[in-house]
Amino acid sequence: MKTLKIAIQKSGRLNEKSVEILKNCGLSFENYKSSLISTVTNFPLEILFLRDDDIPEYVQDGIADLGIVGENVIVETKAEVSYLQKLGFGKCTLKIAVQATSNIQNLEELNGKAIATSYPVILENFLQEKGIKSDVRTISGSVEIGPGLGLSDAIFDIVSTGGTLKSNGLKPFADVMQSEAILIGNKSIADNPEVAELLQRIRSVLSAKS
Ligand code: PRT
Ligand code: ZN
Repeated sequence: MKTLKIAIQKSGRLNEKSVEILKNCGLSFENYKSSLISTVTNFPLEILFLRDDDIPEYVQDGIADLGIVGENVIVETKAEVSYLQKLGFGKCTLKIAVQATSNIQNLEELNGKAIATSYPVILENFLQEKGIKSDVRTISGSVEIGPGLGLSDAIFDIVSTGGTLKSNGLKPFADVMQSEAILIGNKSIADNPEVAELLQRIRSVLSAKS
C-alpha cells in the first residue's frame, strides 16, 4: 500500500485548523513545530508542513497527493488540481480598497489607476472580466500602506474583519473573490481507496460540526 502525502501550512492562519481537522479524523501524529514531515501512525499517510504558496504546485506535480490551502492561493498559482472539499475555515474576501477619503464611485474610475497587490493573477482576471485597464503593481506584502504614501491609488488584498483596512485609512470598494480553506487532490488520485476513506472521515467531522 502506497503511503499518501498531504501538504498543510507549516505556520500561519491555516496551520492550527488543518492539524485539528486531521486529528479529529482519528489520525495520530506528532506535531512538532520543527519537523517538516510527520508520519501518521494509524493510517498510511505522511504530513508535509510547507509554505502555503507552495502547496498547490506540490499537489499538481504529485509531490503531495493532497493538500489543504486557501482557494485564493490555488487560483493565484494557476495550479491544476481537483477541489475535493471546502473545509469551512480560513474564510476571507479579497477586496479592492481605496482611501477612506476617496470619492471614487464606480469601477470604471479604476482605469489608469495604480493598484498594489500580492495577488496579481486574481486581480488581473477580475479587471479583464470588467474591461478595466489599471496599472497592477505586484508587491510581496504590506500593500495597505501604499495609498497613504502615494505609491498606489488603490489596493487589492485579503480582508476578514476589515480592521487592517480601517487602521490604514482605507475603505472597501469592491468584493472580488470569497475564499476559504479547501482540501485539494492531485488530478490522478480520484479512485484511490485511502483518499476516499480520508475524504469520508473529513466529511463526517464537518457534518458533526454543522
Ligand atoms: O508563511 P506562509 O506563506 O505559509 O503564510 P502567509 O503569510 O502567506 O499566509 P497567512 O497564514 O497569513 O494566510 C493563509 C491563508 O489564510 C490566506 O491565503 C487566506 O486564504 C486565509 N486568510 C483568512 C487570510 C486572512 N483571513 C487574513 N485576514 N490571509 C491573510 N489575512 C491578512 C490580510 O492579508 C491582511 O493583511 O490579514 C489582514 C486583514 O485582516 P483583517 O481582519 O484586519 O481584515
Ligand atoms: Zn504564503
